[in-house]
Amino acid sequence: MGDVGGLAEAFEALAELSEIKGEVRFKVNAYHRAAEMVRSHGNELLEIDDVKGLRKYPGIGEGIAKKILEYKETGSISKLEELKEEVPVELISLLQVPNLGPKRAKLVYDELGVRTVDELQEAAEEHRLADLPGLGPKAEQNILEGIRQKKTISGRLLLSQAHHIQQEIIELMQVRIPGLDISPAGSLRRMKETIGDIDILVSSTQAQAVMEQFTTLPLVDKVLLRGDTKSSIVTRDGLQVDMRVVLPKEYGAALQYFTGSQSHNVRVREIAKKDGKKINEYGVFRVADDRRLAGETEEQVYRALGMACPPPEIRENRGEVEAALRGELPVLIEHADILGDLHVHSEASDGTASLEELRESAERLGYRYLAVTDHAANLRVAGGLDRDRLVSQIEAIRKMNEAGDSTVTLLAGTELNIDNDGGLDYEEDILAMLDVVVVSVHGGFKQDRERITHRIVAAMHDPHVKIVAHPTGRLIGQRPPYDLDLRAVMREARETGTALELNAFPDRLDLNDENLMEAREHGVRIAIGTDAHRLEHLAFMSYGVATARRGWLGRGDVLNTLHTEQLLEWLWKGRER
Ligand code: DGT
Ligand code: CA
Ligand code: CA
Ligand code: ZN
Repeated sequence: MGDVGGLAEAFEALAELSEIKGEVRFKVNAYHRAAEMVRSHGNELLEIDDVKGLRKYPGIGEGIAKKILEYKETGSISKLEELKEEVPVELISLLQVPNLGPKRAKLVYDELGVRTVDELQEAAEEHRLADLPGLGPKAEQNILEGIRQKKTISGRLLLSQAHHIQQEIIELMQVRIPGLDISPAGSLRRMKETIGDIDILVSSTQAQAVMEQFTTLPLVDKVLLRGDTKSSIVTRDGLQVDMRVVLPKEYGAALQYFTGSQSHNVRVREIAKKDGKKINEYGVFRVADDRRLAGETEEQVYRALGMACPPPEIRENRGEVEAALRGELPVLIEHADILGDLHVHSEASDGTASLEELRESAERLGYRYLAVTDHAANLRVAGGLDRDRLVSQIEAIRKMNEAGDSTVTLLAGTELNIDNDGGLDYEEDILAMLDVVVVSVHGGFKQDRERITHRIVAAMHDPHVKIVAHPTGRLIGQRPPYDLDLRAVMREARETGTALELNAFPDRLDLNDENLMEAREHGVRIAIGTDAHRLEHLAFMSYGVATARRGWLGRGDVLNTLHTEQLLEWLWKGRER
């Protein structure tokens, strides 16, 4: 029973509820550490059947070990269920607000009688939080931002989650109706980072049969609407899926309409109107005599308006309509252009795969190189490598490459933590041995704009540092970006020849699409890395490529489209090899 994510969450909840109950600090911390451990080693832990085996892991004592076994057997932890009974449910819901924390949640609950997130927002907007002991205007502002951040994603799924469900639906429909002409539409086709609902379009003359199959799929929890050509269902994960069936001669027009975005469509309709034409989900028509000009394919629809067909990812009314009218759409990067992954963790730090496994996976993906970038020792939560272990990893990598029996070159790298003053983890002599030095911020998120910008800029001035990973630090739906002067970072990146990362991990996608458009204008190189901690994570590259496309990036903007030799040249520029 029980999965890793659920177990980690259970320990986090235990930590928070114990803190509210006023448990001693070490106990609260032990739960936090246990959650951390589960996140990094969960699958291993869930395979162990006895307390003794579990206790071999750092931070796991007898109490935690028993709870892991209990969760494994029953899918829950009785201690947590007890705490949930004792702590008021309203208080538990307040714990979901980012930047609030259990202590303050209890404080606003007790002192201000705040019971809901909306009440908390009201209190913060009326500056009633700032006067509470231990809180101030800054904390109040953070809490307010936390609430707003949460609200912008609430009810939406990450692209990766929605993408899986959509794939499953499309595949099942094609099994049920062989040869079915079916396509994603809406925000999923545009590969937006979060998805409100899934839109799917079908071209068929047998609408009834399609609706019948769709509304009886095994993943359907509820049918919201069952029409002749449109149905809406809710999946077991609580996600709404709309499916529409249109005639083949209208398929292109419907795809265009339902792909959106809405603001793109508004702009396209303006263009049509100026030209004496009308566009809707059935086709493009000449207003004067209602003559039908296009509808079967999207290309024809756009062409009828004098435009080239913009790739779905950039249909956000950010200049693509004008570019399409001029016939100057950007040539976007494609997945096949990617020749390797530049941010990957192995079992040496908090990943699970060996160097050999990583190399095999890279071969299967058709890559030419893969950078192993484990954490350094001072990032303790992540089981980082000390100097000696890093040196032996470098040696192991060199040896594997020299054997010459693989199409993939492993690059020796590291992900260094930028400390609170901009310092890095290793000595210069060891950085000089590495092919790829990636740096990133893992703490001090609340520092002010000047300080945090300075930290990153200082790190970029080190000639060994070549990539700044997840530059803004945001976690979609969980943590806003830290206060960073991204423009200053981009200028400095350009000056120092440092690449900024597009981290492809689904809840990061950092830099985001808008940041990337700006980076491109600044002439900054972008390195797409998955930050894989398990072999399956290497596949996140596709979300990275999609986001790069949304940021208008072409092949030439992206570092890991370079061939091995060119890449190595770039990585070793300005330092001795
Ligand atoms: P979402 O679901 O919030 O992630 O975002 P979308 O873009 O998928 O939005 P959705 O599902 O409401 O509608 C799908 C597309 O259909 C949308 O991108 C554009 C088109 N559409 C829907 N309603 C309207 C509308 O009232 N006017 C126009 N022009 N287009 C619409
Ligand atoms: Ca949608
Ligand atoms: Ca929809
Ligand atoms: Zn990483």
